[in-house]
Amino acid sequence: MDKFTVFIVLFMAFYTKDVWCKSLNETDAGDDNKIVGGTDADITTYPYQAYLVLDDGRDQYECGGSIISEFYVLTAAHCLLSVRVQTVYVRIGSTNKNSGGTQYTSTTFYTHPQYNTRTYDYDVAIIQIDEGMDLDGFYARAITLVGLGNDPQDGVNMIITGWGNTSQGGTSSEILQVAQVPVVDRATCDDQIPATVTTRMFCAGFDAGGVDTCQGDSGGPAVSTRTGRQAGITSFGYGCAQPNSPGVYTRIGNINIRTYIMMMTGV
Ligand code: 4AZ
Repeated sequence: MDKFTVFIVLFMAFYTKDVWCKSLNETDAGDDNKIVGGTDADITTYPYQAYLVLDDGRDQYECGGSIISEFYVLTAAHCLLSVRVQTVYVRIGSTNKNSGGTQYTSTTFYTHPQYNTRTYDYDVAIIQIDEGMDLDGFYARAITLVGLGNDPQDGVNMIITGWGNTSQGGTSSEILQVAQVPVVDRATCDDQIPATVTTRMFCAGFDAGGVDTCQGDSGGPAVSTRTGRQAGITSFGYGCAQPNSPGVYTRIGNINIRTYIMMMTGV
């Protein structure tokens, strides 16, 4: 390969946005037990966590979500719009993604009208469970969202959870994973990653990398260790857990995002 080809290959390897929720056609052999850099978690510690399977009639993809009330699950718009999703399966109340708890089926979901498929701006969506979910308060419970205007402070640790890939390009986990990552200030993050970090986003990760959300975690919650409230929705990143390449989260406290959720759900 000439130098130019090497450059292009490296560019593709490190600076390709991971835009797809994980396809269920990829095999799940040999889990190495981590989100990336996380540990096994029990659903009773994170009872707001939901597992989503998105069906476009041909293929199935997986994402995360969070319970915000008896009738609504919060997730990322790109989980629902990157393919023509027809049906959403929502499992709650289980540490394992493929069994246990309760599974609901929904064909009613809403994505933010300003969601931009190219820039990932306004990456928020709502899934409606018409019959209502059984929230027992132990295995399944709603999480409180941050208030209007909230912008997580630099350095505050966010709790990230999901069943996504446990390494970049690796396999997803059958057992819920948890980790913590500190918020990175918006200007620094904007310098570090190729995307524009808008005020509808915030970043979190370690300079050294090693801990991150990854493919399949999208749509899941980032919860502030300071307030115990959900401040972010896992949105995108450049690879997973790479040094100086924080993960990007939808900023729920943004006025436009928070007002949208309130108007659609009453939450
Ligand atoms: C994804 O594709 C994804 N490292 C989510 C988060 C990150 C990367 C990819 C952040 O679902």
